[in-house]
Amino acid sequence: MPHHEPATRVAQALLDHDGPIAVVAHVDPDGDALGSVLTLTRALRRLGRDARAVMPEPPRFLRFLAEEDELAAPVTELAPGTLLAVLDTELRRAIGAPHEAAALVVNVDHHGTNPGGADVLWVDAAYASATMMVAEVVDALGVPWDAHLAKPCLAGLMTDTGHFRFGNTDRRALERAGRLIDAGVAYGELSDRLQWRHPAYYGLLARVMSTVRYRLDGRAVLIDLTLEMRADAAADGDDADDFVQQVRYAEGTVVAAILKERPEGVKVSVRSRAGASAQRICVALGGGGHVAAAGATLTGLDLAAAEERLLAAIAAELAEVAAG
Ligand SMILES: [Mn+2]
Repeated sequence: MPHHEPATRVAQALLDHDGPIAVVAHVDPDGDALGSVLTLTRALRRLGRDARAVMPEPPRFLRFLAEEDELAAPVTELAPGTLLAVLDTELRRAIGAPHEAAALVVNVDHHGTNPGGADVLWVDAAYASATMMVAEVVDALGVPWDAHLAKPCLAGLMTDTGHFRFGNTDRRALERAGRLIDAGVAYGELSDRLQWRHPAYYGLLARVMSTVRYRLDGRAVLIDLTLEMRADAAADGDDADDFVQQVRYAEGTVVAAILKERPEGVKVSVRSRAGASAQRICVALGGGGHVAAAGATLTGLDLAAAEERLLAAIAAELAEVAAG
């Protein structure tokens, strides 16, 4: 396949580097974060490079993607001469290793809100997943694909497109998926496995769904995940994005959001359609993300105060859209 110029530039920076390489992604790792980190780390290790995947523990439904001991715990210091590869996020939100201590920082991301700052930067919001960008880097590195390499890569593409249902699913995403399947990934098995949830998850889902409410004349749908619900459910390690996924298709709504109570405040995950931008809503709240899916953390607020802030931001966005 033809290499996009930026992928070649990233691959060259990795090939030119002699020393250790640490590969990291964002806080609260998702399928794309884990998939990107595993794919690039495995490809670099195939080339004999001293590469390590550094990541906090991913949600339990994704853990099958990593080998035993394949993920190293986050570190506060880096060995001298370490190249840090930051994937699927901007430097500020990266977790695993301090980018200030790296000899060189490479950043590959598909979030349009990425402000840059890396030595070698490739940001392109037109990609459905960061793993698609990493796949182009792997091609540029010249590492041949096999199932072990392709599986986490396809998993990231599947999770970031909602198994090819979201509006970011395009021909390029489907073609990349086809090539990854050609590399030996059993699609049906992977799809099935990615959707396994802890038995306690379904009870938690019922409690979260009992909070569903419509605001702003039915244009917004909100749900809560409280600390108490979390404490009661053994399913805590599962993916809370699943919940907002359940309500985002409520007819007549333009914005769906979950308010997740955390010890430090409230994390909101927002989804949008019909010209409304979850990204603008979340940027207004100090967060970031994609146009159709974004998030923000409202530090120091309780659920009621966070809801008020969120609804004000949604109302402002809806007014903006209405004004055309
Ligand atoms: Mn992503």
